[in-house]
Amino acid sequence: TGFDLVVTNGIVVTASEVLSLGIEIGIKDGQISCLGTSLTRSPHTHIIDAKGGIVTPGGVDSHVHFAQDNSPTGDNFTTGSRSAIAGGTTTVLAFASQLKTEESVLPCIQNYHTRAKDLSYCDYSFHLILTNPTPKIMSEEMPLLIKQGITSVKLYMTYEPMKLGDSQLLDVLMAARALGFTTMVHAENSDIISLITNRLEAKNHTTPYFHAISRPQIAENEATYRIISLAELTDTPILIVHMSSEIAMKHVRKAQTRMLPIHAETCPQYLFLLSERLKGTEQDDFAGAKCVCSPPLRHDPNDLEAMWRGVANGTFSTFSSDHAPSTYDHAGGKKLGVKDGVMRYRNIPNGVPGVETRLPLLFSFAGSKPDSRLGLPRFVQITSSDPAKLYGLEGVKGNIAPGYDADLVIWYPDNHFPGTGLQIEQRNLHHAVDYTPYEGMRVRNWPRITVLRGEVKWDRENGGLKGTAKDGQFIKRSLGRIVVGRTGGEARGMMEGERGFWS
Ligand code: DUC
Ligand code: ZN
Ligand code: ZN
Ligand code: ZN
Repeated sequence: TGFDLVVTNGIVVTASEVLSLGIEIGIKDGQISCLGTSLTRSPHTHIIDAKGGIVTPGGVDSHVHFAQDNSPTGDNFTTGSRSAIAGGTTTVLAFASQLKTEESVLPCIQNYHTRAKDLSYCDYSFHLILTNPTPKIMSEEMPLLIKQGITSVKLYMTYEPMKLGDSQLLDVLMAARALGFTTMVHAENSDIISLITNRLEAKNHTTPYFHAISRPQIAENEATYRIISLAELTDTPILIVHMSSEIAMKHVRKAQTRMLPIHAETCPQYLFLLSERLKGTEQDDFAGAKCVCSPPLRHDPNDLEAMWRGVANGTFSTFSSDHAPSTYDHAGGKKLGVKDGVMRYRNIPNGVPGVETRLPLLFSFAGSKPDSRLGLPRFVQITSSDPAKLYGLEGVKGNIAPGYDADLVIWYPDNHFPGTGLQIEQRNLHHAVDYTPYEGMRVRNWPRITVLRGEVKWDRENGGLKGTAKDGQFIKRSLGRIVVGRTGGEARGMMEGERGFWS
């Protein structure tokens, strides 16, 4: 008996509280068993001295792409998850992607299991990308997947090989209404993007900057409003992923004000980076390829400001990395997206790295310093607790409370890094790609120690990574919980207005 581990001398922060220095965390069998003062040590108890630093729940990154077929030179589960752990993230939700030709999604899920099993440093689960939601998949296979602990899907409204039309979107929403799984949506109007892309191509406007021109805000705006309308009609919660612009975010805010369960996500790139980054540098014309993501980086700093407000005021329920990078420099001096010496943005896989820098970037603006943008509890809520609840990990991940997995991040005390803090550098990161869009940016803090289920897996002062790729476990998820709008936890049946025709 007794604790395996006691974390002492830290300021424990949850989504609701900042506990006073002196509250200790008692851990047994990989789980938090109690919080208290002067916890009893046995001869077996290990101690972690948090040295006056802040202790938060391990990060839950609810949107990463590891080992996906469409990014062959990106991260796999091993390189992506070690990057996660080194940045304080202990659970990732990655994607398993159905090919349009696959009539069953069960082999697809098995396939992704083999890409992750015994190959991950951190805990993980999958969202299923549905590109062909047949009646058989929706009625027979989705209930099976839910039993297997996979309780969320992602739908695309754009990209030729993946996009669904409105009637297919409605089919999935009706199934979600019946079964209670969580539906994520990539909201951009596909035909708008195609029209512009074709015209740009005809004029030979193909450099990375035109990627941003080809995907204007109006494409995000229209698709966002459309999917919210379909969700309202079918009385089904949704989550709009990777939002980038104020005009689209306003639809989400308005819907939430009406108590509709419309969730949204934004990502570090939409808080920190603008489309000018697509123009390349004096040293490297092609460098803009490093910042091609979709939705694209926006032109207007007001959009960054708006995303910050959405992070602080609760419009966004999750702040995820959308880690989806590709290697930039290839053998023989070839750059990402270059064919026959010409770079075409169309050939650049969409996505930036960010699983390791996500928490430190946001943490730098959390707290009560003059330039803080959000409080520490809100930081925990949006990076860990709410994504856990949304995706069916409540009671397991995302909190520092008895019964939860002992996944913790121990930060340095404030002002540990004097002056302007510490510089983000590619050479210190643990992903497998060869750049970070945040090179040279300064952060105030970094995870000193990351604990996964009661064991230290990252110790920045003592050799860095401690874990192995066998540490991570597949975590079976329950049905997700609604965290905005009508938050009682009911999956359906309470939207406003006349909905009698559904019964
Ligand atoms: N959507 C994502 O979720 N990630 C990368 C690119 C994209 O379009
Ligand atoms: Zn021991
Ligand atoms: Zn997307
Ligand atoms: Zn993504």
